[in-house]
Amino acid sequence: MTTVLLTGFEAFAGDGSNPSGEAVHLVASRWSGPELLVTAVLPVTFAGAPEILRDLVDEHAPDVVIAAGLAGGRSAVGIERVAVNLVDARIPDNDGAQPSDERSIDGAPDARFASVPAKAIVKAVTDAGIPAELSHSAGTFVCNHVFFHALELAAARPGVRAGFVHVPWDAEHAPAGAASLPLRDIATALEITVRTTLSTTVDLSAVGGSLS
Ligand code: PCA
Repeated sequence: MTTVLLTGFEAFAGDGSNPSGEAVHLVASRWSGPELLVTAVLPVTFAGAPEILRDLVDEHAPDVVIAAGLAGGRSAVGIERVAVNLVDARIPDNDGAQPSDERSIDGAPDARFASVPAKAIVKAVTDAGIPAELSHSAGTFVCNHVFFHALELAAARPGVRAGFVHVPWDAEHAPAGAASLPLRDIATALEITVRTTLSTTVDLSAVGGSLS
């Protein structure tokens, strides 16, 4: 059976919640199959998150791995295209660790590209009336670290595809003045990401990119 692993993150940086974790729960609660959906909420730790991800991949042998995290301040859902093999933490993770100028994985390539159809996903989410954009940087914190690990895991397993989605704040928990989307829209965007990945093997050839 086709299996999808969808992960979000727990709260971090002193926040009370993380919309990525909440949205993943929502997607799980309304998933109708026929594919098997496995969901998990990862800790925001450089040491723990990749280990848990690897265990989940080993246990469930997913065909598709989609990880999601919060990018507070963004107003659109960001479909990430590039993971860099670099850790440079602006703030401590939930273990209190703040590594800088390190590799995510020693000996691995400097960067890897998402193997999900990023442009087709942007179009499908946008077509559903939810703001979405192609993103060329997932940062250098735990999200990028997990994204890079997911792409390394996928690269070692023939046919497995992996991607990462950065989501804005949800309207209920956004700090004053921060851009946000309703949580149900964030969940719908994640569901569309999964569905579009399952139904699309060759990405759209569309104009994309960004200057900043
Ligand atoms: N966002 C952080 C880590 C966890 C999360 O949800 C990031 O963008 O790296």
